[in-house]
Amino acid sequence: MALQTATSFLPSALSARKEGAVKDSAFLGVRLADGLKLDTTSLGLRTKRVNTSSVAIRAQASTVSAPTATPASPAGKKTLRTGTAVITGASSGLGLATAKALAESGKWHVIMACRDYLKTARAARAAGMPKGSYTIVHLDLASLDSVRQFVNNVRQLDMPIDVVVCNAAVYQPTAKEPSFTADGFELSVGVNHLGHFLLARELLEDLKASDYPSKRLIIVGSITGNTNTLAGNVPPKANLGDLRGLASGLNGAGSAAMIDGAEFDGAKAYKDSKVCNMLTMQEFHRRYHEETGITFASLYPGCIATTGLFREHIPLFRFLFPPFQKYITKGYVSEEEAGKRLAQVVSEPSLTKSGVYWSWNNNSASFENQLSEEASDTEKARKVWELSEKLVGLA
Ligand code: NDP
Ligand code: PMR
Repeated sequence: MALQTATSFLPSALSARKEGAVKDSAFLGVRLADGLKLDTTSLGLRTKRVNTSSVAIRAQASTVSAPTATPASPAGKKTLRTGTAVITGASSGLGLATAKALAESGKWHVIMACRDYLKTARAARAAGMPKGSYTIVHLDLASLDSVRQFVNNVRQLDMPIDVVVCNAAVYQPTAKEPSFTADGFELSVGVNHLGHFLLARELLEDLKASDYPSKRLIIVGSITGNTNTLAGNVPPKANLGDLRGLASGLNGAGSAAMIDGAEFDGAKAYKDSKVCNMLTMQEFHRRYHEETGITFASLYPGCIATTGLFREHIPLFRFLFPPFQKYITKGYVSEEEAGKRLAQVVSEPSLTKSGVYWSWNNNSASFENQLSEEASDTEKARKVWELSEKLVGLA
């Protein structure tokens, strides 16, 4: 769905990079004069007619063709060019905190892939993200068309894509009935797994084409999808079963809105989707790491009990959950700390190992964590991959 936005927001929507040569590109170089209506649906952004009399608004995007390393410094030291990281769901919570951490490092330009443009623009500004350090591009993971459109749109920005972070998610613990994506998939698995699956598959080509020294595809996982932990044993537990629901389209027909074909349970659907995220990361690693050198990784950033993820939970839960995690389980982390953790997985030279599920100990030191039996089942990973390919139209 194209996003309606006023032209006054265009400059930051299509903000220029801090570094690298900046030039106007075909559509992006269009100057808007009085009352001119520019249909920018190709970027998922549609401007409204404006009545300004003298403002010429320049929609810019940069073309960056900087090499991997510029052998510029007199000391002979090579400087890494600014990397570009796509982050889905960067309008709040972990995604926003990660975008901010990367943008503030001065080493990254962030493509904030979000369904709500205005919310994202406000959030980026409120977070104090430096102007020119980010570009907002519309992405609704609940629509495969939107995912394809997003891929076209980021390609038009003519920026390299060096890192992709699949972070967005929905959690519907109180839903009595399933809801569905535009393509008819149960929403939690549709957004958290299938939308990201198509996105990651499409952007793999762009990652391959990048000349950045450490290219990464990161899919955010969670402890609650891992039944080898206490948190993962809180009912309802993740369980993909024999994948019969996924095989039959996850569309509610024959009551198969759940991957295992069982009756709908919103909390379980979320946890199942996280298992798919972690299996998908490992399947990517097996299929593509050696050939491409891309690092595939997942992580559990800690319990960020204050984020919007719990927006659909009952008020009592939202009130008690943060102190419970802070003082009882001690699993709580702030959004800022979690953002720094994910930013490490994006850019730390020490975290280049592929096929890893990262976690952090109480001293905030990263370590390779163990996935549950189901979340590391290679046969299941292959089947989830193949069924997902069919559902998103790749096979
Ligand atoms: P938030 O709700 O704060 O962030 C979720 C993001 O996903 C939002 O930006 C939201 O956009 C976006 N989103 C939701 N639906 C769609 C859609 N259809 N298309 C595009 N974007 C969408 O939650 P968190 O920051 O907590 O969650 C981020 C990730 O962290 C998730 O993958 C979650 O599973 C994981 N995680 C979270 C933990 C926690 O304790 N919070 C623990 C472990 C993992 P909008 O702003 O428009 O709603
Ligand atoms: Mg959990 C060390 C114990 C621990 C940790 C790290 C978490 C993380 N949780 C733990 C324990 C418990 N939780 C226990 C003992 C209970 C029973 C009282 C419990 C309950 C609970 C609920 C009802 N926890 C929850 C919920 C949710 O609705 C959250 C959820 O499952 O979202 C999918 C949740 C979470 N607990 C966590 C984390 C990280 C979450 C939420 C986020 C996520 O996995 O993405």
